[in-house]
Amino acid sequence: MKRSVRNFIGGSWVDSATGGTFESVNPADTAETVATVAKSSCADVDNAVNAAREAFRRWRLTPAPKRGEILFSAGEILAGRKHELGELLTREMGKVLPEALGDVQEAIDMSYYMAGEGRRLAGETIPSELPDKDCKSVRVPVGVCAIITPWNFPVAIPAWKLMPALVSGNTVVFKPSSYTPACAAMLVGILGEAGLPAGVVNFVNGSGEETGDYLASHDGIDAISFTGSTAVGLGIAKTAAEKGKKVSCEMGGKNAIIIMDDADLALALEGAIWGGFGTSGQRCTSSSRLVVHRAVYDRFLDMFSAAAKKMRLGNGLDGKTDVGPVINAHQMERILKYIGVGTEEGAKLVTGGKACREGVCGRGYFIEPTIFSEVTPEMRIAREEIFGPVVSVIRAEDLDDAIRIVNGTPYGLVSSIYTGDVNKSAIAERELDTGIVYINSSTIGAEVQLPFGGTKRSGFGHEEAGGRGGGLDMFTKWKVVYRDFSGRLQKAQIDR
Ligand code: UN1
Repeated sequence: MKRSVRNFIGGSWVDSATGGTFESVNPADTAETVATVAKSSCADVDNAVNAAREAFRRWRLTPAPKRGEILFSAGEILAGRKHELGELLTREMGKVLPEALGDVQEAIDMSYYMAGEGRRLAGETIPSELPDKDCKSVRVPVGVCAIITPWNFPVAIPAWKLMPALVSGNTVVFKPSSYTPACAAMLVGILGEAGLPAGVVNFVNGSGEETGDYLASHDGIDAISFTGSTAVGLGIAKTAAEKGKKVSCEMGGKNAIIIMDDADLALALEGAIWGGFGTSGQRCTSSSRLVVHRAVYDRFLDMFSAAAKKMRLGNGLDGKTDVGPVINAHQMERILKYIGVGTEEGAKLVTGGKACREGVCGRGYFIEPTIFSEVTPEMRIAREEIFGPVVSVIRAEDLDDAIRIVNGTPYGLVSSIYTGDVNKSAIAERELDTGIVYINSSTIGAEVQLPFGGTKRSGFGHEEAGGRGGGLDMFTKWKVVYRDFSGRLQKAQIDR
């Protein structure tokens, strides 16, 4: 069934000012149009920002526990509609159904978690250096926030940003990827059903170049939270700096798993397959590099290629499918180009390497799980984010060499080490220059109750999601209040 996705502004579903539309298409079967979507103009974004500005006055004064209760209700509605939303997600984005359900589950988790924050949002009370005076810090909302999200986690990533923004008392203009608007619309609808007042979340659709850029640079926006490519993220960070907006950019990755000679290789294999080919390699957390100790390199490579060869491509709604499609023709071309680059650079293509156009794959964007061995750290396929089912296997001499290789890219989102040696794991934990480190586990599977973000070109500005330093720090500012009840002028820092 084809859906119609309109914008949601000031509590009403509306067409775009020009009446223009675009379509979202099933990447596993391009004959299926998933939704016809409102194509926003600048006027639509202006309306959305104005509605958010208007709603901010009341929403910031709504008690935080009440705001949290609405998020809790949203979590309950999401849980009740998990399968419906998961199926839509597989149709619109392509990931296999169990992963789509996981995407929705992450949003449920974040709703409940941030609902609880409504009864915390704690500041501090600190003693004053002067008598009859007290001091405290209070979290206050930043204002109107732009939330710009990618297609690879069409429900979870919006929830990572929306829930902390809302519980903190901000209002929002949300622009999802133009490849996954129907999933985003369902999330917005659920927030409305949960009782979110009109204007608190506004929803505009369109491309990044048109709608996203205009929204990010809008003078009525106080903060921008973005997830997507490093190139776009750094552009947004620049706009934010020029205009004095608070910013969080979660960008690319070139994540690596280290496999030591003392690792449990069967366990490492499962982690490498899941991290490398889960979501068709389209996570910013995907394990696109395996850095393997030379003593186990050949053995592990054999195990890895044998397992990859067995993976079945297909429609994510089919329970037998291991690997779904990639998102669109442009990405498919880009990934195939990188596979060509790998071969030209002298890496050895061990398995995969081609688009699949046979049988169930005939009408979608499918690429075989692809492995390169004999990859050296300088090669482009070892340094640049491919965002597809392509894994580079690199040989390391020892732990120091492995850490140097992992840290030797411009990115720093996630790393992982498989080892049976507690000392090696401790050294890796300390030396790996990434925002997230896993020990004896793959690079994917970050949980909502901790901050999420990377070093170097992977992250700019505040981390997001939960925990200390996560989304609440992005979406609040500290207000410090000094109260003097001495009845006379007391001067701090002045000798008496
Ligand atoms: C992303 O790919 O942008 O850790 C987010 C994970 C997921 C989130 C990924 N929980 O892989």
